[in-house]
Amino acid sequence: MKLYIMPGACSMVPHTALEWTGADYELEILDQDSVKSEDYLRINPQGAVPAIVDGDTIVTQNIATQVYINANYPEANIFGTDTSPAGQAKLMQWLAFLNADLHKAFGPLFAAEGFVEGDAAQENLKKKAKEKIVHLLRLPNEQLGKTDYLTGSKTTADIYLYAALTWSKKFAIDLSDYKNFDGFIKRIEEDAGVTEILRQEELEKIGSL
Ligand SMILES: N[C@@H](CCC(=O)N[C@@H](CS)C(=O)NCC(=O)O)C(=O)O
Repeated sequence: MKLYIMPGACSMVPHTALEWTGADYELEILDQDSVKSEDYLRINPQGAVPAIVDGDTIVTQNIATQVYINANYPEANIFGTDTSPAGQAKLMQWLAFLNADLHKAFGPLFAAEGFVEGDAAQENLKKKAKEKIVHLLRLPNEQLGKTDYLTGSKTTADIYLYAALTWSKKFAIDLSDYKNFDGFIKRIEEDAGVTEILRQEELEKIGSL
């Protein structure tokens, strides 16, 4: 199985999942140019990571890559130890929130020029995006006041949240009202799989917000 990633991107979620499986896998590290190259567009016409190539199988879209890893390595419990219908639905609820709502809200911060023209409009859009991100992050912060991880055990949803928190720090989003994230970041950065993927992606641990 080969995983395509960009350092620090949302691809750190399936990357960590593969580390958790303990299986051998190949890693292809892309950059802003190679993610739009003709060769890679044949794998993912959207020009985005993550993607998995496994023989004739190509999987794109973050959650789908996780589903594929989970189906191949169910014993790794990347979707948590509560495999009941309710437990798996709760996990999917968090993944959908993280992928479709929270991740999406960062779009203007990474590339405001793709949304509006002009410096003033772009600055305003970035401000609005930050407000939306702060609003959305109240939900995981509340949950982490009750449990160490988003669901009953550590899952890929926690790694997706961790990725979003690293982006929040990069864009200097003020999350000082949210008291539960620093302990969560510490727990996640103690994970052996996370430690390994950060090494492979040549990223520093952030420690706190
Ligand atoms: N909906 C897609 C979003 C993937 C996505 O936005 N990937 C970003 C990195 S986090 C990317 O590859 N961006 C490259 C670009 O847009 O140039 C998914 O879930 O996989």
